[in-house]
Amino acid sequence: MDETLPQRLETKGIIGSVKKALFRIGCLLLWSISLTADKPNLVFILADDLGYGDIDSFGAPDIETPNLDRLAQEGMRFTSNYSNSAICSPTRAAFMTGRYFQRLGLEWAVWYQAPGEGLPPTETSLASMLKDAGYQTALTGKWHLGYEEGWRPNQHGFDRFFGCLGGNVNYFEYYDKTGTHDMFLNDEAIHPDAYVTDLTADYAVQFIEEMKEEPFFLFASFNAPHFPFQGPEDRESEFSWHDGTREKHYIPMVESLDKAVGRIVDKIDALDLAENTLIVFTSDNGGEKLARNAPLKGLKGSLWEGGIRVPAIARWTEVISEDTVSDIPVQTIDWGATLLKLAGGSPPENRPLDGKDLMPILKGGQALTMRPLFFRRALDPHRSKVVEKRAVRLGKWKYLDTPAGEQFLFNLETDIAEQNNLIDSNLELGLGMSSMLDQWEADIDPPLYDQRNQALINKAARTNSK
Ligand SMILES: [Ca+2]
Repeated sequence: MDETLPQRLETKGIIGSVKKALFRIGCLLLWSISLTADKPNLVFILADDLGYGDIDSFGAPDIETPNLDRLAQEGMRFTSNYSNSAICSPTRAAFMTGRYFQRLGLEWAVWYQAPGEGLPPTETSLASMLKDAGYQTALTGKWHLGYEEGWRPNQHGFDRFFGCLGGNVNYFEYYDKTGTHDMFLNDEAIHPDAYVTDLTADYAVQFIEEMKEEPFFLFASFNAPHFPFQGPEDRESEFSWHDGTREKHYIPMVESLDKAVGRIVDKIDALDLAENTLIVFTSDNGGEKLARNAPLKGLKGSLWEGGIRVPAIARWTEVISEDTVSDIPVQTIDWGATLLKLAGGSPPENRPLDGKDLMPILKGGQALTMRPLFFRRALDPHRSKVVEKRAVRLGKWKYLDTPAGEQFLFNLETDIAEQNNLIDSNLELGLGMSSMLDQWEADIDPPLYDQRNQALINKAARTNSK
């Protein structure tokens, strides 16, 4: 008996297996669609060492930041936003894990080309968690969480990486303070020919353009205005790692950062993605010597407000009301937690988040349950001048102490500049906050990974080889 082709295939069980295969593909497609449906795009823009009062909408009288101000006008400003650390790498580790960075034993800025320092391969980064939740991921700009194989951005969940691995780079010639070339496209050393801030925006814009159909996570991690103080017109100027003036160098750096942020926001708007994209802008620590941290006391590196309170702006046109302000104290780890929650992702079971989801605030100024925010500056294996300090912010109060027995208590609501130490008249409150810090330290110590020991071994090896 003649069989039609379909019958023959049916007889041989081929159609059955094709149907099963199609069914499986269909399920896979549905699963992948449900994984990505309605997920917002997530754009986290980090400035490096930008001070609290360094942009117009946070009070800068001498810097023009129309793009950041527009972002603030279209979204929410956070006036009590804290970087988890007063220096670079630890804040980045906090963002990438949604956890206190002290748990990783990384309490200093990763040293040049140092192995064994940064975000250990044993940790699951935010980028990896977002990737698992169906996101395309890219880092443009500064990493500063490890040089070693296994510790780099592409190995921590970023599909794409353009930028530098270390903490500082010449803005035109792309070498770090040790003279080592530090500019990469994924694993490949590259030698482009433009100002680093502009390049960082170029790659961000290109990524968004390519990702317009998929949920994406873009971490745009600008080097500016971290030293060397080179503005976009300083290619031919005499080069120095640390010298410069606010007027000649620093202000052009911040203004070009503002333009770069504007290009990213404009691309999102031009592709009609604004309603489905959360954009967060903040800084990794307080401003350095050329910055304006006013009205706060202290600079980068200290646990005075000027070292850790930094601007933050969030825009999501569909969700956040325009031109709103929140003074609720929040930290970098909360932004990591918020992004992960929005993506529907979750951390490994043995790495619960310390950060809190900020959506209740973003959706309508709702307060979170009052909670303490903890800070600690520990001894640095690479820098001998660091003084240990710890601090906690609880509501309007801030308590700070040192191993030498100094104690400070400030009411930040009436004394944002930390001028009046109220510890003597509020000893009981101070003791209570001190014991909160003790309990926190008992929880975070010892670290999961002993980077400090590794750093000291490396340092001894470097000294011996000299
Ligand atoms: Ca920094």
